[in-house]
Amino acid sequence: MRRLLSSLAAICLALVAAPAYAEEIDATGLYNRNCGVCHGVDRLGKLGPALLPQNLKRLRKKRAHDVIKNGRPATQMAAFGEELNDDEISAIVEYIFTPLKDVPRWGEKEMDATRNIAIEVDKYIKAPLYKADPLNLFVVVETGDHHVSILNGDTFEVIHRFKSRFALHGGPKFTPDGRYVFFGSRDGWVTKFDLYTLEILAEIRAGINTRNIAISPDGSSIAVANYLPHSLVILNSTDFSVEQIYDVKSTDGESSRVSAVYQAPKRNSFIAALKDVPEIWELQLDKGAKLRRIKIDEPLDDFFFDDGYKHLLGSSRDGQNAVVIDIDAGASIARIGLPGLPHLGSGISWDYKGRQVMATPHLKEGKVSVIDLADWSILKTIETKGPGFFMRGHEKSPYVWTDVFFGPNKDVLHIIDTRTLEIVKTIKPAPGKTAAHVEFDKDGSHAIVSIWEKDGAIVIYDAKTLEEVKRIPMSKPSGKYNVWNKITFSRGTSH
Ligand code: DHE
Repeated sequence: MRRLLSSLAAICLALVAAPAYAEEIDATGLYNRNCGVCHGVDRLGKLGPALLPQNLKRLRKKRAHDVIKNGRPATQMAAFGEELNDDEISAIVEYIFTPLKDVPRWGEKEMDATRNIAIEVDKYIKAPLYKADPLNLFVVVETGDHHVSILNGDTFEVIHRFKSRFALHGGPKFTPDGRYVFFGSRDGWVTKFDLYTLEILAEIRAGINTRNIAISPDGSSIAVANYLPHSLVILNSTDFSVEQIYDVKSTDGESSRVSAVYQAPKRNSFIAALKDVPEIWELQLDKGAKLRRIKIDEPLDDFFFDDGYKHLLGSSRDGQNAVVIDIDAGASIARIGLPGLPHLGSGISWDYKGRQVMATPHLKEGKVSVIDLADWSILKTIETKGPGFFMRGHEKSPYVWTDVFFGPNKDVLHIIDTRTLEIVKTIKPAPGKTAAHVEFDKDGSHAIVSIWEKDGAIVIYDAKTLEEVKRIPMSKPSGKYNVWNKITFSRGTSH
């Protein structure tokens, strides 16, 4: 009997001491329940990125554990420390670092199989089928319930609302005449929408995990930047036929994700930021999308272009500096100490006392940096009530608006006078609720702010008096884009 008891005790002890997740924790089930909705049960990415060893190669397991437990600032990644214990998190980490048996190919054949084209009624329609200035429409992306609203920018009434693909990300891109708009979703779908007929015209899945899209300066092609596979895809913007697929590799053959792609209108090119290798790619459209590689010292992934598209400013990996690249020379010419992770993609520019300046919020510090574009010096650091994500201005308004996206003051926005570089007003549109992302109307007379909540709203302000004019309920309106400001490349907005 004593022998039996001691054997039982030994078994119990062994069970307690054994690495719990190895035998008892159903990692797949845990992953599917907790992570699958955002990252896909196949781990190929949806709202969140694909979770495969190839995608995670710059992430240590310890850091992955920390991210699952505590979330990741400045992203949609939530903290799971309350729902999952350390062993369960470790089991999920092991699971996502295990290679898939087969990573699906995503080539022309796979893309073609997803393509959906509407009957070409748009050809016969020459004017909008509604009464509103088509160039003063706002396209509002509502990520709360994955819809897009089309807003009349004169009357501030919603004239149409339609279901979008899951998790649109980045700014929609417009043809030069403002008629067609293109959206990219995090799981690779590209959608073409006609702003005259208010119909979806075409869709294609151009990647498994996509970052953003860009339109060529003449509107004839769309570039798609992918994390998975490591590709840059060029689509014909009329029928979404696949024109080219670049397998993204450095000159040394090292494969890389593409962080983002932008159009550079004054260069007639696409410029892409590579995430894993120190190169920037320029596709020269005059030369049939010929690839030009710009070798740099470290990968840069968040860009600001100066007005002439001669220089780009990218943030360095350490989040402490910005690097200035002379695009023609293909060389870095300056390094600006900008601690606190500047969000250069949100940078805007204006004229200040005869100089051209750009301003950028920071994702990790409560400040806006104002940089002199002539010599890349920091002209002023404006203290804010917390780290910000977006910034906006307009040629016809003396004010630029910036949000405080993170921390206890996430419900306020600052309004900065471009003539004095001082904050002139701080507004709180909905106490306790995140207020973010501003866009002006065509003539700069109104600024629209988002309340980033599921039961959120857009709030329209008179851009002179800075008083509220109207509020329209919306479902987490993540971004709004004015057709005119986009197609004229207003210096106060993103491109
Ligand atoms: Fe974005 C634009 C990258 C997280 C909302 N975001 C962009 C662009 C890039 C980028 C490169 C410019 C593309 C363009 O417009 O063509 N975003 C990143 C990230 O690397 C980051 C930090 C991490 C990630 O998860 O990808 C990130 N972004 C977010 C969010 O968590 C936000 C707040 C919510 C969401 O919807 O995912 C978010 N990003 C946006 C928005 C824009 C954007 C609304 C377009 C801004 C504009 O006005 O043009």
